[in-house]
Amino acid sequence: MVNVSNETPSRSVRDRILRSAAAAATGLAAAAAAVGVGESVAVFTGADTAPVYAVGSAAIDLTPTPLKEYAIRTFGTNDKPVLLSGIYLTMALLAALAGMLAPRKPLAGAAVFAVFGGVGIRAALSRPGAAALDALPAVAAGTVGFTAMLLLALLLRRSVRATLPTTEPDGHPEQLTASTAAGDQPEQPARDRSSHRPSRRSVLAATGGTVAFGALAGFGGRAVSDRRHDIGAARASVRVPSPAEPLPPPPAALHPAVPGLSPFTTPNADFYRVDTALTLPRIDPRQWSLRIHGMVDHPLLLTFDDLLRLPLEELDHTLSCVSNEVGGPYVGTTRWLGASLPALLRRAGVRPGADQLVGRSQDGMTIGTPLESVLDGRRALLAVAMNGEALPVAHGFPCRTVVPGFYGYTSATKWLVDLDVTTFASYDPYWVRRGWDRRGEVRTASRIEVPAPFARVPAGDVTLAGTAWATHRGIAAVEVRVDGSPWQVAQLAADGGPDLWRQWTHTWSSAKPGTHRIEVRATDISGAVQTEARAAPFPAGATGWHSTVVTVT
Ligand SMILES: Nc1nc2c(c(=O)[nH]1)N[C@H]1C(S)=C(S)[C@@H](COP(=O)(O)O)O[C@H]1N2
Ligand SMILES: [Mo]
Repeated sequence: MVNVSNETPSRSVRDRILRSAAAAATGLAAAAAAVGVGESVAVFTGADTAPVYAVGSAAIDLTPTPLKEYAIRTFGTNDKPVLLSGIYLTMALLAALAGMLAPRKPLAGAAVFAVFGGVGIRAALSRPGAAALDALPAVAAGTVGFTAMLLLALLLRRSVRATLPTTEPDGHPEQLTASTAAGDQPEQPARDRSSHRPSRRSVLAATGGTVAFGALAGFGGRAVSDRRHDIGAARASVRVPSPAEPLPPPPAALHPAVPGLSPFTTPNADFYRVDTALTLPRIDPRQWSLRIHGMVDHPLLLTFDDLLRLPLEELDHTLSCVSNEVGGPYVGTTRWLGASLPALLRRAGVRPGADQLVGRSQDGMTIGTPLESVLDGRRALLAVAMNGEALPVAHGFPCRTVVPGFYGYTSATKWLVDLDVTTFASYDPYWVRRGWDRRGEVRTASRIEVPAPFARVPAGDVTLAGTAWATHRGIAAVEVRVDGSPWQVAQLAADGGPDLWRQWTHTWSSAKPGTHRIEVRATDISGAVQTEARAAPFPAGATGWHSTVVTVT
């Protein structure tokens, strides 16, 4: 046994912590190199094939519906950054552990990266429409991670042996077995350690260099990818044609001038976004085409220019998401411009027996709409513009479907590339496979926006205001009540038509100081009053009355 008493206990503890930290750092460095190389290779195969993104997209598709609902409810539009952060953190933790294992078991530590690569390959190949080449970023990432971990671990191991008379081959701290001492280690007094600093420094340099390499490859790769697939210019150069018969601007009477009430038309920048796309599909309109096929007599293939040459129609419409909670924000009103979807389907010649129209997006989303509704005379569009500008990339550029009366998940395919005329019996689209209602008709909803929840308002007459929608049926009445007193009929703003939400106001006269609860309910054109019964968004949309609590002072 070698006497190591010249090392004070606190010093040895500190050294061990430092060594563990250094080992963990080598794992993190190998992970950085792996992720970075994955991003670089993805420059050629597409940003969505970068391993972390591929794994994220696969996770989104595999997430059970209740968890997905929870994520949308809790994180809202931030659900994607939260998911990516979760993946990075999990990977960092495992990489650090791999790094700590590696000095003793280099192959085992490196194998963790082979597993990462494997998971990435599996995820990339599981994406809809994936080609074998899409696995390349994950293959490269796994290989680089494996190699970097192995090399850094061997370097670290050598430096530890060179630096300290204490290796811990089987976890006995500060005890050197005779064979190790005889084999690797000439006895080294502590004062000699400084002469081996270069070795420690070289581990540090190698680790830092690996991180720098990873960062450069990663951020560089992302930047090149973004530049290479930038379609901002292509989008800016789209000249949106005028509609055949322009609609007048929305009349001012649609919107009561109450501060705090949402605008009647939602600005594009504020329009809610809900989709499963971790990286936005970036489609060059010059390369885009739309196939209309299935149970039709004459399948069609349209280019973007073909589409723009068709007579274009405008549609003022309130789009909402089935995941919207009572009183929630996933609803917006916009003016779409696009080609008539029913006209194109008639041109293709729909065969008898077909009852479902399935839109497919470039990123593999599938959305099914009842065909008889598309053809029943409502204005259904292949939309190319929103509020007077080409569709924003996040909202489906260059083309999406819009069919009034349905939630987005059964009517509004963004990044549309394919329309399949089929049957409900033969095909379940993405959300239906996950248990959601196959029709997805919008339920009557109403919302109190003014006063804001938990607002403090002065006693006296208080203005209440909000919006209500029952898309494609239309709103006939809105009622409000305070503290469970009898319902009062609210004043409706002008009616823009059944496809639009309707704003309302009501004066709550002589409000008394204290805490009060305000409730709202709407009646649609058919005379059906919104049900009080609370239902969660899954599987067919939330129900229940929205209420808000205010303090009168
Ligand atoms: N390609 C694609 N289209 C999609 C989705 C999607 O995940 N992918 N989500 C749908 C859902 S659930 C809704 S509510 C609407 C939302 O459209 P928006 O993001 O433009 O508001 O898009 C629909 N179209
Ligand atoms: Mo949705």
